[in-house]
Amino acid sequence: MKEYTLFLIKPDSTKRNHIGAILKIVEEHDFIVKEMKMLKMDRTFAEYFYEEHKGKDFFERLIEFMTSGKTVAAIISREDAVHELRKVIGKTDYHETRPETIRRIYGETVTRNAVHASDSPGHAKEEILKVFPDFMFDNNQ
Ligand code: 3AN
Repeated sequence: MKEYTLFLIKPDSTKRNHIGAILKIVEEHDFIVKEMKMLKMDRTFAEYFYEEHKGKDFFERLIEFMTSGKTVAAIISREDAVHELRKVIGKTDYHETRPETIRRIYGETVTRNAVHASDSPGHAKEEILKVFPDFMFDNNQ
């Protein structure tokens, strides 16, 4: 079934001019970019986006990083998009991922790990609406 997921190209990647290279990998895996914008998260928005991690030991580091520069946000579509995009980006810790994953190629640390992709269909819907509040989902979403 066609599905939507949220994809972020994080501040480490935008600063190092990796936007095009990362999107090329995504498009080569048959994902379609439905919507895209560049934003600079402020603290309020970053804390809202990552609210499930509030209280964790890495939370402050994560918020500082995500507010340190610009992020590219995109709604990505494909069959089984959530699961398939997680495979293409690799695990949270870039050390643990397969060599051809985006995080292994472009990630620097567990925090500065190049990109984000939603980890479940429920989260995808929530995250898309946080970043693109006016997005109209199809009937089958
Ligand atoms: P993912 O982005 O792989 O879905 P989450 O949602 O568990 O991972 O974590 C969100 C972000 O928080 C990660 N992308 C990473 O930047 C940061 N993070 C997660 N776990 C850690 C950790 N143990 N130490 C530092 N940062 C972390």
